[in-house]
Amino acid sequence: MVDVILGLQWGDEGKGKIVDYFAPGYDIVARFQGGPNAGHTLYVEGKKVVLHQIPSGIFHQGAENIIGGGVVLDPVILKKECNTVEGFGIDVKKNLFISHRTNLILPTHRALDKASEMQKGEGKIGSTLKGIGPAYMDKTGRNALRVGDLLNKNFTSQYIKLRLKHQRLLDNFNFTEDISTWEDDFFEAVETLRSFKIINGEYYINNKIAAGKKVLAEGAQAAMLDIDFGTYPYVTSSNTISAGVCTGLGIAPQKIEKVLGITKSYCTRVGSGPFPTELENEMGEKLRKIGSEFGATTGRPRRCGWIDLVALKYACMINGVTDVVMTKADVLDSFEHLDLCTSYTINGEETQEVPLQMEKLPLQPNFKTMKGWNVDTTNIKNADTLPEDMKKYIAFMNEYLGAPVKYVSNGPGRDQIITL
Ligand code: 2SA
Ligand code: MG
Repeated sequence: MVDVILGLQWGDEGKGKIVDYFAPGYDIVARFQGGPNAGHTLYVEGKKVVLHQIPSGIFHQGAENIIGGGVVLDPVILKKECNTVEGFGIDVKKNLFISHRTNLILPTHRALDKASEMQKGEGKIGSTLKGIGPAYMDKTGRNALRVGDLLNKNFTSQYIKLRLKHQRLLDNFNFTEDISTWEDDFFEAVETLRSFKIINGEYYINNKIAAGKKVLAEGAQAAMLDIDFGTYPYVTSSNTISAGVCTGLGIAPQKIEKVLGITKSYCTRVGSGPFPTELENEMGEKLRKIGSEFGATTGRPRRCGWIDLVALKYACMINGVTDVVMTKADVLDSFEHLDLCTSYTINGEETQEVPLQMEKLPLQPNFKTMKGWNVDTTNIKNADTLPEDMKKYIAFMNEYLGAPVKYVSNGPGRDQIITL
């Protein structure tokens, strides 16, 4: 069977830590969408490691790690990341398997990402500039190069053909940056990629499931960044929701058992786009400071605000969330009061539904205010000893969401997680 871990907000809910925590119970950890725009932070032997392409199960002995066909893969970033992980004594090539359907990110995709954002100016998406959008455009436009193509003799001529097409687009954007060094790195990394275990991913994973192996599907980005159901156009270019597990790995929906949805105890967003509960004041500044809210891939400061239960309930619905995991609970340890958004007022009307285009509407969030717990929770090990006011906060969430909070993470450490 397959369990899924995914983010319910705008990313950075702490998926890396949660996958790392649950991974020992699984035989396989698989990425099903996204690419190096992800930044999954783990602490291994007390050292911080940020994974972008490799699934977070790589540090667990015996676990197989699969990069599924729904992922977009930058060989240069993969190569660099392999070196980092190998520095911890891990034999990456032994436990990493890459689907032949995985789409490649080319240097020109990165250039196109940059050119497109520059052209958008003020209206830019705030992309991570990793080439994600252009790579998925080539996939749906039926032009992409896939990992399986690396094994073809004519790979280089396929590459040149696509590059020419991209060059014409770049000329239209008046993009003049020299990317020849990016290309040298790309071809060097492609050689390394050829030496990896390239698999027929859908057969591989279904055979494993049939043999009783347990799979953990690791989401990247999050529900509100989903290409179809997120805050379009301020989204990423893949299906980040649980449905993406089926298309990204080639498995049937009946195979999915648990869907663990991760939310912070508050809310953050990097990049542009609507964020109804954003706090552009010293309260938001306090959240950013205590929560160290800076992008793991780009270092950008994250926008911070109160938890948005309207968006969260929507995310639980479209993902079929069975278990909610609340992370960074300890970040709220020193607040007098806490606000939880329970509805929006749009054009004078109150609603509990996420509208089509939040950013174009005069949208006002409405809050329930609760008392903060105001104690250090970072050393708490079991549910009974959680402060009463935190229990009330969680009970209110459970009631509103209709999906239970089953785990609370109260710090970055592996042992800082409480089962409720
Ligand atoms: P893209 O690069 O085309 O996918 O960007 C489109 C939008 O998706 C957002 N996005 C993210 N949001 C949060 N975390 C992400 N990963 C990194 C991290 C981000 C970082 O884990 O911290 O380091 O800055 C991620 N990836 C994409 C992005 O901000 C755009 O709004
Ligand atoms: Mg992240």
